[in-house]
Amino acid sequence: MIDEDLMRRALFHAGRAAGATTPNPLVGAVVVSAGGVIVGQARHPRAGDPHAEVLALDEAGPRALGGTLFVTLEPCCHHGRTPPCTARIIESGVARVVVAMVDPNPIVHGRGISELRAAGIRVDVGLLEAEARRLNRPFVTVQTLGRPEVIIKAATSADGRIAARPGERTAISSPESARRTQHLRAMADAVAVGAGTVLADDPLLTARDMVRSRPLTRVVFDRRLRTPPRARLLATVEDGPVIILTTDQVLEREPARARALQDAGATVAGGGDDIARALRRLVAYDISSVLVEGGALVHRALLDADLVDTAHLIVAPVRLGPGGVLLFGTGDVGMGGTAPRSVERVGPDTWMEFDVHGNR
Ligand code: AOF
Ligand code: ZN
Repeated sequence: MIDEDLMRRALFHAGRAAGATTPNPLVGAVVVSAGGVIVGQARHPRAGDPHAEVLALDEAGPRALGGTLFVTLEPCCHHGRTPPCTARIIESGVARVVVAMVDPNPIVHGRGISELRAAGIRVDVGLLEAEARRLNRPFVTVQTLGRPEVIIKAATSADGRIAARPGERTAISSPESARRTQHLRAMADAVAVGAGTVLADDPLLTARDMVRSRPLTRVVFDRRLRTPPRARLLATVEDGPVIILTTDQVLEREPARARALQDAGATVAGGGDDIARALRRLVAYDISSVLVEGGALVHRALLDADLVDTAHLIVAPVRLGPGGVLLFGTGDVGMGGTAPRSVERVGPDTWMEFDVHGNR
């Protein structure tokens, strides 16, 4: 029970750096002395900065001797941007290490734990593992599937429509929901839409009124390179990079169009023939989580390819009638019959969050 409280504390510290560590994981650590006093606690602040274990042990100093280290991710044993944490832990003299989850990074993956055990340290693995995995869903997804975590968000009318007519922008959800969407954007590494949404809505896709530790990248899935260089998205490149993903063939066939978009400040990349490949391309741009806001075709393609990890569905108490565009092309608000993880009222809207894949 006390162990669990201390791991919860380590998870709390890890979460304090949410949104700031990509491509690195969120990691928190707590050091307890042999006498049972918390003598060090830290989070990993940002990629390239020292790891959480090292910062917590630095704070503890000699008081770590004979004590216990609680850490939300298996300590690393490799030389990356920073030296291996295992060496630092062994040197600290702690008697025991409690780890929430094994590091999915193939260069660590159990070797950190073995090294500590080989040095005579007792290592317990798996305390609050589900919470730790959930916290690091972006990192775990990149490490195990080679693509970012995919979060979709869609606002629909009570009769399952996302717009009054095709190609038309329809305001559906409330200002309260709009604010909450800003928060979702602020937590993600990137926000993405299909080119059809850029043409229909000309959205800005910025995280307004939110504090972010990194600029928000905007992504357009644009197989046919239809994004206009005058799109509002490109008028705000100083707020965050814009990446337009198209196919190699279109890049070859339409170099002038690609050039015009680049001149407008966008990064234009090929290799986006299908949505799965387009997503994988994003990892190279340090994107471990992407909030896909539409349109219906992009959402449908992601759902059909089983690429959605989390879905946010906002149902507004309005009806758009039979001429409206159906949510996901089907109007099915139920996400295939699975129960939502949470249901909340946001202003007049009902906000549902679905764990489409749960914790991997
Ligand atoms: C972190 N923070 O607190 C821990 C990590 O390039 P490096 O040296 O920062 O190494 C990054 C890897 O280290 C990361 O992919 C993960 O496997 C491991 N553990 N990383 O950023 C930390 N403990
Ligand atoms: Zn480390």
